Amino acid sequence: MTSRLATEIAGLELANPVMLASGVLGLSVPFLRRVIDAGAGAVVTKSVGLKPREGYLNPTIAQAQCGLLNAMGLPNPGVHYFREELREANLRAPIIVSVYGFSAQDFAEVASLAAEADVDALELNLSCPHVERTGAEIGQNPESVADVVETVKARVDKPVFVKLTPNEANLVEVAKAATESGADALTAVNTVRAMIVDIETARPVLANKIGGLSGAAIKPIAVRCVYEISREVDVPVIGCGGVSTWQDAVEFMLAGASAVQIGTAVAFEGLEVFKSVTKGIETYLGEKGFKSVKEIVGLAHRA
Ligand code: RRO
Repeated sequence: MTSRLATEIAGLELANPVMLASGVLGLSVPFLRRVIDAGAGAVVTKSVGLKPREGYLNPTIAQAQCGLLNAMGLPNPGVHYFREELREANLRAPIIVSVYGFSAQDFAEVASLAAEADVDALELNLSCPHVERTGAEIGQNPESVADVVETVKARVDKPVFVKLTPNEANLVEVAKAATESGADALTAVNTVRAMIVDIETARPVLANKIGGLSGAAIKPIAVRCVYEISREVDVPVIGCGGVSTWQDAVEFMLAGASAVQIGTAVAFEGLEVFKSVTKGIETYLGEKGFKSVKEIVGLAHRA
């Protein structure tokens, strides 16, 4: 008997709809394997680029009320290193590689190098809130998004997800541009631009001053983004932003998410979160009489 939790996103078979979000446990295959062993239905890596990058000076992380503020600055060892790391990874759940670039060609180059490795899909980071000339600087413009997605799709034959920014008013326009250009799924959303000022030193806490807020503080924003996007596009939407309990996951799915990603809660609570969220969703489905998790996707749209 197939489990109620089994689902499918852009051709990827998932044992459950709860994924590791990008950025949390880096690019280490042993760590990604631990996350899968802990119950994740899929894992998304930290974003990789063409060349290694050190990222910003410390402090890069600060705790906010109900959330976490970060400005890591895209530290990563580069896609060539990562391809070696992935050699014979042989993970028993899908691995999705998050990629970034400074132009459409750059995105396509990184994506095609990553796609040659043993990976299942790519997630284009068109939403990093604070690194210049990449991320949201490209992802806020529907034409640039279309250009990146078309260029990547012409080079790779693996499913392409696009991670969207919540920081722009034209979210739905960008989502449509991505899907009309061939995106196979959308991840909504990256972090919310935010800042903390230390009142003793009268200075911003992060070295980069501005960072991205994640965790419970942004969940209602992310749920609204999923709701607005999922009623306008025909591809699966993956909810991301403040999921730490099964109730959060169910809420995202009712709003239109076909799956969810967990990031900050892994940092705060550890890997047990995957079991508690998946078990809770399963119990909810049973109690409400649903045979598959797919049945609850978008139910809130009836209202
Ligand atoms: O590395 C980061 O500082 C970072 C990235 Br790439 C991103 O997409 N979102 C975020 O909050 N931080």
